[in-house]
Parts: sequence; C-alpha cells; structure tokens
Amino acid sequence: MSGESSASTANEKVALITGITGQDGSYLAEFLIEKGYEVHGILRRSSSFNTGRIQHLYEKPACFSGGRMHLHYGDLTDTTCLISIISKVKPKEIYNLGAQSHVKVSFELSEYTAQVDALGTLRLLEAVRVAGLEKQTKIYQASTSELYGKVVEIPQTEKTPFYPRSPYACAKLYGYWIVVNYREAYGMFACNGLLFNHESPRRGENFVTRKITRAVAKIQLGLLECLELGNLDSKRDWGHAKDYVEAMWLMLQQEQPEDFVVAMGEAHSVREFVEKAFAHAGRTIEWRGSGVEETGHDKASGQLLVRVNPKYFRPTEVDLLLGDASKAKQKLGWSPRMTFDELVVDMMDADMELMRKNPQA
Ligand code: NDP
Ligand code: GDR
Repeated sequence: MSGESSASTANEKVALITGITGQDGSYLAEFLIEKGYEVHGILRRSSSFNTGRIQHLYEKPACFSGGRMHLHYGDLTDTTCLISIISKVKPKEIYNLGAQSHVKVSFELSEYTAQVDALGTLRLLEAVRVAGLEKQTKIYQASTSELYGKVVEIPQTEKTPFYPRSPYACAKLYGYWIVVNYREAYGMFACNGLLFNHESPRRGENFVTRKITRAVAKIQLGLLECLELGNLDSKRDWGHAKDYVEAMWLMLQQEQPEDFVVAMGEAHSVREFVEKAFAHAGRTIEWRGSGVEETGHDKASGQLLVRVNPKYFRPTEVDLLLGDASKAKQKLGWSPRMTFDELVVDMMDADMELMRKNPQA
C-alpha cells in the first residue's frame, strides 16, 4: 500500500490524514487534492473493503492505484506505525480525524474509545516529535461540540466551559487538552477545531441524520415499514461536511495556531429533521402520544411511520448544541455555503437514488 509514497521536500504540499476513509476524511482528501496537495492517508486493516468513500480519488479506481492519494496501513493504537509513517512521509500538515466517533457506542466501548480518541492523539503528537518535525508540521485535531455536553452557556463559543457527557466526549477532552499542552510546551503548530455536527450523503449509516434519510427513502420505496429512533427532542447545530473540511484547512493556513468553533448558529431537533425529510418525500408527519409511547403517522393516511425505541436512548444525553462561529468567520473568513434545508435535501436525494439503484444498501 505504502510503497508508492514519496517523502516531502521543502515547499511541497504534503498532507497526512488519519481517518481518511471516514466522512470528513473523504471530503478533506478531495479538497486537498483539488488544491494540489499530495495526500497520504492512514488505512485500518479490515476484513472487507473500507475505501468506498475514497476509491474514486485513485487515478485507476478499479485497481486502487495512481493519482495523488497514497494509503498506508496503520492505526492510532499503534505507536510504531505512526512514527514510521510520519518519518517517511514528512507531512507539512496532519489532520487527525481518526476516531471511534459514535457517542452511543462509546458507552459500550469506553476503553477502546479512550485508546483511540485520547491516547491516539497523544501518540500522533509524540510521533511528530520523535520524527523531529515538531517545528515543521502543522496539526489539526478533530475536537468536537460534544465537549460542551451539558448546557452551561448558549450559544457555545471557544470560551464556553466544557462538561463532557459520554466516554467519547471525555476521550476527546483529553485530545483537546493534550493538543493545547503540546502547543504551549513545545511550540508546535497544533489547533483544535471545535466542530459542531456536520452531515452529508457520506455520513455513517448509524448517525441520526443518515439513519433518517435512509429510512425515509426505504419507506418511500416500500422497502421498510417504520423508522425507529431514540430521543426526538435533542437539538443539534447541523451543517454540511463539505463546508466544514474547508474550515479545517483554513485553520492550518494561519500564522498562529488557535482553536476555532465551526457551526451554523442554528439548532434543530431530531423531530424537525424527521419532519423535513418526510416533507421532501411529500409526506406530513402527525405526532401522537408522548415519551416512549410517541409515534409519527402520515397525516393523510394515518400510516405509522416513526416509533420511539428506548434502546437508542443514551445513559447521559446532550440536549442542546448551538455554536457561535464568529471567530472562525472573522479570522478565517469561513462561512458555510449550504443551509440546513439544503443539507436535508442533499441527503434525501442521495439516499433516494441509492435505494432505487440498490435496495439492499
Ligand atoms: P467517521 O466515523 O466517519 O470516520 C472516522 C474515521 O476514523 C474512519 O476513517 C475510521 O476508519 C477511522 N478510525 C477509527 N478508528 C481508528 C483507529 N483505531 N485508528 C485509525 N483510524 C481509525 O467520522 P467523521 O468523518 O464524521 O469525523 C471525523 C472526526 O471528526 C472524528 O474524529 C470525529 O470524532 C470528529 N468529529 C466529527 C463531527 C461530525 O459531526 N461528523 C463533529 C465533530 C468532531 P474506518 O473507516 O476503518 O472505520
Ligand atoms: P452525536 O450524533 O451524538 O451528536 O455525535 P448522532 O447523530 O449519533 O446523535 C444526534 C442526536 O440524535 C439523537 N438520536 C439518535 N441518534 C442516533 N445515532 N440514532 C438514533 O436512532 C437516534 N435517535 C435519536 C441522539 O440521542 C443525539 O441526541 C456526532 C458524532 O459525529 C460525533 O463524533 C461528533 O463529535 C458530534 O456529532 C459533534
């Protein structure tokens, strides 16, 4: 996998992405390649192909070769491989997006989540130091609005105190502070992007937005009867992943390393997302009952379309996230291109097309 990579020389645009096979990694790789970067990515060994989101970036996708993307087998739990890859690639920019990123799953895989999301960040920073690149390599850390957790202040800014509410958020809290510490201790150019939820047609299937758009598409095509969800009342500040990867890059183009909130500044409930997704399919949802008994029906026919299933509740929930991205707008010149409504339409259209072509998807 890694044989085709070349070490960077002065002024070359060379980036390394951990988590390149994920939603954000795939959009970021595309974005950087368009900007003329040579992009290196860390690929986890898997028993089935896990390059579906990035395969099109190869010059010859059918044989996984050619072009400006180079993959290296590795893992954030393996220090030796991180040192080896970073020493060889000598990236000018590293984007640490690799993570066990599912909040609910982190309650079941708490130790592993800490290994990857917390200690993995430390391993990466140390690997850069061991490679002697701490003064040359800029590092982006995928921090998260989940750090705010329990509502202390609305809207949330770079100065809002943290109150993590899951093993995932606790692990990411360590990642946040170790980045700040290495910046202060060793003068490393390392930034935290405090990104609020961002979605897309490439969003993992078990995050709520994608779960909804996939299910609505299947229901429309007669492939599924009913969508089961957990907490319908939690609110998130949802943006489009394509817009958010640009903010990551902008952070590393600054003179000084700083931390930035990236958000839309609008909160919407899960319930509202469900309503908008069905509305795009021409259906109006009528809610009946409350709590775990609540159900959503087609207003015209009465057909049951949505049901609450407590198995999707979390032991501790994050009720409301709403970000203030003023700093990113002023200092980075960042602004989102897609609205919340456009995001829902983009995801719905993509899943309708996907399910029509491949009902088994
Ligand atoms: P995804 O879950 O889509 O992607 C996660 C990536 O991390 C995948 O490439 C995955 O590989 C990789 N990964 C998982 N475990 C390891 C490991 N042990 N070693 C190396 N790589 C690993 O996440 P997103 O793209 O949505 O998010 C990117 C980052 O941003 C994550 O760190 C996430 O926590 C953070 N974040 C995301 C937000 C969002 O709304 N999307 C908001 C704020 C922060 P594989 O494909 O093999 O599973
Ligand atoms: P989140 O995203 O936990 O915010 O983390 P997710 O889409 O999983 O949940 C958002 C909200 O929806 C509620 N919910 C459900 N969630 C899921 N997954 N499945 C359901 O059936 C369901 N029903 C209701 C949840 O309880 C929650 O309140 C995401 C991840 O990308 C993190 O990695 C990232 O750090 C944060 O966003 C910002």
